Amino acid sequence: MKITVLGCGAIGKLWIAGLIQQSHDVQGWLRIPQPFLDVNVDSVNHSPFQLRILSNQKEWLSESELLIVCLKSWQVSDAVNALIPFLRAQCPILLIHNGMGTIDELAVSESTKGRPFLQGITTHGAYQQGQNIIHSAEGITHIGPLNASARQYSDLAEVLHNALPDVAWHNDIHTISWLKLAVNCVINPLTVFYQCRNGELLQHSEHVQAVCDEVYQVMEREGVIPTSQSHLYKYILDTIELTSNNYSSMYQDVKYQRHTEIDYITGYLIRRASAQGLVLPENNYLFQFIKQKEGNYDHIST
Ligand code: KPL
Repeated sequence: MKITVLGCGAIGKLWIAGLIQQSHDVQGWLRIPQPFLDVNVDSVNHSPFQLRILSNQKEWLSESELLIVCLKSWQVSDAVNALIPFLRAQCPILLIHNGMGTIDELAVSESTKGRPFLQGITTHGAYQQGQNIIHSAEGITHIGPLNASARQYSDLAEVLHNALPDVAWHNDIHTISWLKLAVNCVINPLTVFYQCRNGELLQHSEHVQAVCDEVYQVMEREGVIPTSQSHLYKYILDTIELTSNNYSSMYQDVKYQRHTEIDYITGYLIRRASAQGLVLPENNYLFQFIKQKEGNYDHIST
């Protein structure tokens, strides 16, 4: 397949390396255009992948049969809108990011009407070390349709699974997105609040539970109830344990004075809560807390 990967950070490069090894034709797309991109990935079993590939080729973009978007949630709608005029109408667009709400922003634009959008939620761990991407933990990527025109693309799950296993297709990706949102609403701002790794949140279980209970109320009103309130809490505790050594992405964003994804995590939750007539004191406090942290940066990194 001919594929463009928009956003060539750690996760974007994992996809590029995996897809090229399956003989797909893949180019990268960078915010600051450049004709080539070096992809150096150390896999979990330490075998290295190194290749210089083309990037930012308009003709390639217009021939692409899949656009994979691996950007931070706040970058997605502007970046995708800029590429839409060059894409074929039937080119599926897979959005892989934390948080929710980007599809609502994209749906506002006339040019996105009827375009097939898919959501991807991944648990792969990867980070940049010098020029290399270290694939630190294998995981699973859940994908599914964000609109009716994307429902016919379930075959993509197999293509993607062969490149970077595991990949699972879900007709109802909305519920999975909400579960991941719940995890991110609890873990991400609280690790900034307590200045800690994910695992240390187990020492603040009352606070974890209070934030989690508010998320559950919103999920209930939204009609997304995959589980009971106590199961959601247990699911979040299990995720804290599984990722106990991690510094959450928001912790790292604040540490390096980068724009966080709070507007698409807690911000999205609060917007849905107010549409449902709910007030969320714990989450409101954490939202303001992170906004204040961002406001205190002496500069903003990208
Ligand atoms: O998604 C994550 C993040 O850090 O953004 C979790 C699951 C909390 C893992 O750190």
